Amino acid sequence: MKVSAIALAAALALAAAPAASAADMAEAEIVGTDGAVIGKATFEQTRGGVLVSVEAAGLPPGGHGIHLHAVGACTPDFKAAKGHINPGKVKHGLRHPEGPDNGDLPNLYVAADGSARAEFFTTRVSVAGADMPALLDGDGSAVIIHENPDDHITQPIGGAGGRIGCGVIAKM
Ligand SMILES: [Cu+2]
Repeated sequence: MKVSAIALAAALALAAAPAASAADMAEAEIVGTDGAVIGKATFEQTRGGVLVSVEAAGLPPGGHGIHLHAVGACTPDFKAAKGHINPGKVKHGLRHPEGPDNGDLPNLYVAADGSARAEFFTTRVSVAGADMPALLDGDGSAVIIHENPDDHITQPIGGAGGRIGCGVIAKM
């Protein structure tokens, strides 16, 4: 655990090196169920959607559902983040014919050493508001990492199970 924490600190220091740019950027410090920081996500508005970068350590190896949840809260427990961002109440799942919802993302894959690094791109949200629901809306939003992979079709969350990571998305 100590080793992963040090590796994570080094990774975060590297990630912080390029100067953060303009208006529509957001970030989330991701904590585990014990409240310790396990990673970080950034959200960059681009012309076509939001580029999401995730770095984490100390997670169980393998695939994990990772989603954008409707409320910017991780306390008293991760259920405070509520369900997915999904104002249209469509079905969950990138594979679902009546989906996907606005919070859906591909899975996060964690290496054998517990670390993960990934980029995702979503056209179904915006950072601060445009045609798509804003991450930085009145009640905020959260990024949630689940214990199991998301099969992208089973309701309500693709069989992704419990919530093992949570980060409140905040303006950068
Ligand atoms: Cu979720």
